[in-house]
Amino acid sequence: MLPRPVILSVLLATATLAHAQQPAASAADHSAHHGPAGSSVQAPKSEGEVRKVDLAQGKVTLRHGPLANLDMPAMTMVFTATDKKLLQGLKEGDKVRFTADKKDGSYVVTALEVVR
Ligand SMILES: [Cu+2]
Repeated sequence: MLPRPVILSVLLATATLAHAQQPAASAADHSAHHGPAGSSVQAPKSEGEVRKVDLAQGKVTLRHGPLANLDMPAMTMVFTATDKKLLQGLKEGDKVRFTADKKDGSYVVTALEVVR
């Protein structure tokens, strides 16, 4: 028969372990959701070059490489920015990394950053 303090410390250690594992598990969930191996819901970043910016209309013409998530070959085309702020400061010739998606039948840019 174990003396009481030993049982208590074993219980405590078990509780602490279970507790410590929780953040690790949720971090793994998080990376599974957003990681590079992630689902098709999360669109990958694509490389492109700015050909034209229409800030008033929130549109940008991009020459882009193949977009696997949209099943699109490399081309130059117009995208609508989901947020006009994405286009602020952009100018012709800027190299960008962007995320393209299709919403309500039109192609949109949901994220965009200039590559320097
Ligand atoms: Cu295209």
